[in-house]
Amino acid sequence: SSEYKALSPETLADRLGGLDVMKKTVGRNAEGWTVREVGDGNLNLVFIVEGEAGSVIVKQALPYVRLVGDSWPLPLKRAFFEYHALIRQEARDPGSVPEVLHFDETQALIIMERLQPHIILRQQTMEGRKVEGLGRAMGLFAARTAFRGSDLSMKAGDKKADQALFAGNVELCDITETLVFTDPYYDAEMNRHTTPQLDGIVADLRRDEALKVEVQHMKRAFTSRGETMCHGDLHAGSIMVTDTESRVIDPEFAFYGPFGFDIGMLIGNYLMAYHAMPAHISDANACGEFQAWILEVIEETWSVYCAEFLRLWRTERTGILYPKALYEDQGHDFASESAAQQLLGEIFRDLVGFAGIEMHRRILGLAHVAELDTIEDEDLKAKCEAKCLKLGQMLVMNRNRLTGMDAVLAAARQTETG
Ligand code: SR1
Ligand code: MG
Repeated sequence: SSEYKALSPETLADRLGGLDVMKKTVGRNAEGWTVREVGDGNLNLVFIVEGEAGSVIVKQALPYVRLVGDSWPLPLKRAFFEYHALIRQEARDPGSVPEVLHFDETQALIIMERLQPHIILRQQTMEGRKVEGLGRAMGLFAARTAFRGSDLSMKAGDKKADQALFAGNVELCDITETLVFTDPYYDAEMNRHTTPQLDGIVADLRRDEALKVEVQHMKRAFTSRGETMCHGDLHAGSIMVTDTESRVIDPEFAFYGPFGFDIGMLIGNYLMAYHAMPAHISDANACGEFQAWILEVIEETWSVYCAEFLRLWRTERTGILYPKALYEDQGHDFASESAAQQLLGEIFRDLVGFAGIEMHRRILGLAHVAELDTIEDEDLKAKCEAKCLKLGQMLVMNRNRLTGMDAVLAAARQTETG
């Protein structure tokens, strides 16, 4: 039937067995397929389907928020935005995302390449396992998607049309506007701050008017500065890794927003992992060494981002912004180099603010992170969370003063050692 119906492990083979793409990639004998529902995210169904020819991922949106239940309806059209974001990300940073094999808008489902033996980045780091090349891969992904999805690169009409298309992702943006930028800073109904030892710190933070003003400035940037197509939810659960490879998944929150949004959310997640690490690696030396690696990843992500953004600026700048003609008639392109540096400075200040806010909402809001939530020792959990809240506040308040990523990392080290 053409009406939407949620799949189940029992019905999937019957419903998708006739698709050519499934016959080819999984196998013709649908009755022999193994189907497992493995979704551990907050919103969707995710199935691994295995057969004699291979395996795929089938991701299907539910008409509500999985984390909360059907009391919170959420439109199926998010699968449409995820599909459109995936194909754009593939074009802008080839090989960075799973290959899309099939999209069915009515059923809100995407059949895609199964990344194997990849696991979620959080899981990898919580086990104390590094990922070679993580900083480089994510710096390239963030820079290429930012640059190539913007007025620096796209034709003005294409960019405006694309921006109009993604403007329809209203409900997912509303989740971010509410859960990230608003709820954590007051006693909102959906908040889930679960560590009583933090009550005093949380009350102080919510009384901090200057902080809330800054957060509202960042929220305004999120809602009104449509600079590029952002992934929209780039955290350590949206990256799948092996020991040597990193791929990005789950761009259903895609929207046109500030250049610094994705990389800022990502760095906020790395900083939370940094402060949570003593709970996951008991040996102090091994823990310190792993924490140092996380900071190196942050440093590399940002330096690769800057280098790649500059390379694209010099070689691919064809959009309406900072046109070469404006600078080249002076016989050199120095002016545009300084414009690029100024823009990277602005991106840096934004990313620092977004990182700090992400660190707050993952403790005070509805959606938490496993690095902190799985800590069983309540006192240790409170200690790690308090560090994240403190660093988050420092970043939001000082984003215009910090001189560079080194200063962010120095602040993290200082917060960690007290
Ligand atoms: C109700 S959705 C909660 C969170 O899950 C997603 O991964 C986003 O981060 C969102 O804020
Ligand atoms: Mg997700």
